[in-house]
Amino acid sequence: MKARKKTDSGHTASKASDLSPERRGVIVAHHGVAVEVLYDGGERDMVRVKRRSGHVVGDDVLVRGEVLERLPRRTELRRRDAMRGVHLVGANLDVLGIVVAAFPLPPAGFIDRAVVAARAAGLDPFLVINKCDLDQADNAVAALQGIYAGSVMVFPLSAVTGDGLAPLLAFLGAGHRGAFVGTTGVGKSSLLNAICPEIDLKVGALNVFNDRGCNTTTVSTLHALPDGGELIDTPGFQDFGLVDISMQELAAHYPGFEETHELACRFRNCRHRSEPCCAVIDLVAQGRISAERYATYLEILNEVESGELEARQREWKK
Ligand SMILES: Nc1nc2c(ncn2[C@@H]2O[C@H](COP(=O)(O)OP(=O)(O)OP(=O)(O)O)[C@@H](O)[C@H]2O)c(=O)[nH]1
Ligand SMILES: [Mg+2]
Repeated sequence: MKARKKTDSGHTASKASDLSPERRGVIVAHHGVAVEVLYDGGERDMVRVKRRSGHVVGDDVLVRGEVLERLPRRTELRRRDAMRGVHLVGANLDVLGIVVAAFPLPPAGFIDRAVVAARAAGLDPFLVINKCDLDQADNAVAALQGIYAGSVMVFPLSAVTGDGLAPLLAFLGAGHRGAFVGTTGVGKSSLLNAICPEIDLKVGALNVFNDRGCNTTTVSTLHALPDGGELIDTPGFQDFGLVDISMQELAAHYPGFEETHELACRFRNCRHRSEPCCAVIDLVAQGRISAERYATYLEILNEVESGELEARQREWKK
């Protein structure tokens, strides 16, 4: 009987695999119990992994036979769903494309949470406003530009007509690895198809009652772009809950608070909620931060504080 050994990916592999050459690659798709690896030489292969192996698209790996070893990550982006479950969005990303449609608009706070999560993970977030061919687009673009243009790069475009795609291609062509995230139906897969027609990702119809999507993409996939750069298409999701973000990180990364970074609050650990001599509250009073933007900050602050409390309780139980 052949000797068997336990591998990093949790499977048993025969000694024969020890003789296989070691190959380096990147995970380009994750199918639950198997991942697709693109090797440095250009060939692809499926490798079996444990269902909850913790691997994600974008992971650099070494594969020898059936044995897959994950290499350390440069960055990792996580999010929390409505049931408090934590999901990895991608590994080794440089940029995050937050895709919204000009209509219907994204859930309140979606963009803000994604920007904060990306920045806290060391990624540069940018905003893509798709479906600018729609009648309602001008107002939506003006409103979103008004809020976010001072904080992140904003790309208004249409995957259907191709208008506005060139600046995005130039940005990605600088060699970034990014992911498109957004709610279902905003056109993430359509955009990737428009950027690189050979990819030919499945695109879904919209629900006729609410113009929203129907979770067409079910697996994240990484694609090399023809003019440089790489992009991950992800399945749509509704919640970009923050994971292990401190109150200081929230205030430092919240879009629209950039002006406050140069100013000092009286208290070093000011939460910008009701503390005296708070630079943020002053800017709200002066109308330089809108009441609406501040209200969204407070809402996210409540979540962050609940998260901090949960983390402390976990520590106490240890
Ligand atoms: N009018 C218009 N429709 C678009 C545009 N881009 C995508 N769509 C439509 O939006 C619908 C959803 O597109 P998808 O590309 O499947 O959206 P998705 O974000 O990948 O959705 P999930 O995979 O479910 O997360 C399709 O019917 C597309 O034809 C656009 O620029 N303009
Ligand atoms: Mg899709």
